[in-house]
Amino acid sequence: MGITVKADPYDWPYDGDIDPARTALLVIDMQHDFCGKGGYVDKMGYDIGLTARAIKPIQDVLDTVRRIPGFTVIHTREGHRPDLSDCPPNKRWRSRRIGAGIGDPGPAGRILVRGEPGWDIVAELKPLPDELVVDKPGKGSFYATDLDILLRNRAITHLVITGITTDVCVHTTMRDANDRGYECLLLEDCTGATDEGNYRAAIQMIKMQGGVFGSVSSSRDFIAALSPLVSEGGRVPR
Ligand code: C5J
Repeated sequence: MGITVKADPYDWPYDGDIDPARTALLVIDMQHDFCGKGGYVDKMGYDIGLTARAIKPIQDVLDTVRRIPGFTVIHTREGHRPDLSDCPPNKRWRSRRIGAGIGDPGPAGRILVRGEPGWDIVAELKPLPDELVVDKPGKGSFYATDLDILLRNRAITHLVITGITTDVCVHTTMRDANDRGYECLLLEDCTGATDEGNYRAAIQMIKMQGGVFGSVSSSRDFIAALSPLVSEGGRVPR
């Protein structure tokens, strides 16, 4: 019997066994700008509690996969060059309409600009030196990035998806990954949105049509399923 995770609408993965060498954990945009005080989401006036609540469950999942030999971890960061030459003007215009202009100064530095404090991944989820970090200018993690070649070079076929925000960058990434043939699992407590209704709807959309974009589980069920693979000796660098 292979290792599978209890998930909805089907136990994951569809092909009946998790192979750590062919699986990656994606941690999407866990940056101060999306879940910290004075960052982009906070400046827009949303409740950062709804996004920050994903931090602890992701920490638990990271703690598990970091002790599984061969498991790949990939972090993404949304952000733009300091001269904003890679920021579509309409994206900047819309952000300014809601009082959080991309590139404008804020309490956490220039909003969504690479190298600024707000753009950094939160301290609790800081990538380890051997983990991959992908910088992206858009919402999807594949658009204008090298994510696909990183995955293909490691023969990765299965993605466990976490991060924020559920209805924007997480959904765009999961839909695109699904079209590219990756078998995807979203961990629902490891994600959050700026609007609770959108969060719930985004989860529901994944589960429709027999799992149109993949399946959905929780950090607890994922960690329990993977426990036989965890090395007792502590962290295992890939
Ligand atoms: C947004 C993201 N919501 N990381 N970005 O603008 O979801």
